[in-house]
Amino acid sequence: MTVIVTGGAGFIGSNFIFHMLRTYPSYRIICLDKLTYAGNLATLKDVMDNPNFRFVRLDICDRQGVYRLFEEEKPDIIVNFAAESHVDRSIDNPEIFLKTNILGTQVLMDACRKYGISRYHQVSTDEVYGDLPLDRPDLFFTEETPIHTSSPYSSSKAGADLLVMAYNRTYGLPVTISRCSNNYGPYHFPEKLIPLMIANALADKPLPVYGNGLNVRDWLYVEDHCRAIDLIIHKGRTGEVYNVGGHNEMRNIDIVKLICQKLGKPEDLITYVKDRKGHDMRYAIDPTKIHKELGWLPETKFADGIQKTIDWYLTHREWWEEIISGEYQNYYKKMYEEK
Ligand code: NAD
Ligand code: TDX
Repeated sequence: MTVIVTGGAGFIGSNFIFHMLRTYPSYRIICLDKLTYAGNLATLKDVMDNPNFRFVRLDICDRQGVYRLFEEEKPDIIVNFAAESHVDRSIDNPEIFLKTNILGTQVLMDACRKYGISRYHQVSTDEVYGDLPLDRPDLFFTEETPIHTSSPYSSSKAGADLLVMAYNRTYGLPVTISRCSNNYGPYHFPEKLIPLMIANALADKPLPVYGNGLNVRDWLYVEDHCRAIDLIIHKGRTGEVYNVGGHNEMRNIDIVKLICQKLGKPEDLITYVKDRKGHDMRYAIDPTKIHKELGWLPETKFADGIQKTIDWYLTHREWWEEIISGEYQNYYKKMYEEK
């Protein structure tokens, strides 16, 4: 089997590559990544010499380049993680989100049609369902929940999902889609909530909580997401959407307080800042379908996963300190100085 993993130099894609190389020693895994600000070759250094692994620097919107790679490698499976993934950046500048997340998906699927594959898998998000109210804890997102997006990011992911289903219906492309809740774990880029709070707390810097901090996210350890995608590409039914989440809802403020407590830092580092525009209140996934059909269940409890994650950031300081010492400084100033 030859598997192309796009966006494999990012957070979830890299964890998925490690998972696949570990689980299927006979598979050939090709990472296709543009190496945007969010992609990092240092993340892949331990697998670079693996004879079953190849890294190719490429933009998924580069049709010629993508076709050339398909011709060379004749892949069986494509797993598309490549995306602009940060909601705040999409609010600041939506255009690249539409290009990469929608048009890039189209190029990949056109290549799949041209060269033939056994599966195209689109890694999507629970954010395509919009948000749920805080006073209705009985409500969850199922695969039948209507698409109802809030941000340019989630709209671009929803646009891609619709196109994926259209390629299935119109051209018979064998596709699957997974819609997962918030991931956390090693190699999470430090612009996102958990790694940002760990890095700031360690530097005794203010911990910027948006709005009142009561927004709820449903957190899943990244390895559990990787196992879900592995199951879907091997056993999932084509033309189907699978929701992935572990019923682990937490308020942002409680996560930040927990990080303070684990790192022995005072809660008075917490600073309430201006809210995100259009900020979704609550995400909560109903994972019944993937559990019943594919037997998937999360394995890592949040208490263990957050401890492992904090330990990883403590023992891999060079990885994230390198990131936050560069261009990230300008990003941080721009995004947080008016908040
Ligand atoms: P990330 O931002 O950490 O990584 C994205 C990767 O894609 C980077 O390596 C980047 O270089 C690459 N990339 C971006 N544009 C590209 C392009 N045009 N061509 C080729 N490569 C490109 O993102 P992540 O958090 O790992 O998310 C991966 C996928 O999972 C995304 O599709 C995202 O929408 C989805 N997702 C993320 C979460 C989460 O909690 N992080 C949850 C659900 C779904
Ligand atoms: O500094 C911050 N302060 C803060 O209060 C940041 C960066 C975030 N937040 C809040 C906003 C959200 O309510 O924390 C919550 C989580 O924020 P993010 O880490 O930016 O994630 P979110 O917006 O929930 O989106 C994530 O999950 C779904 C991923 O980035 C998406 O790619 C994925 O689709």
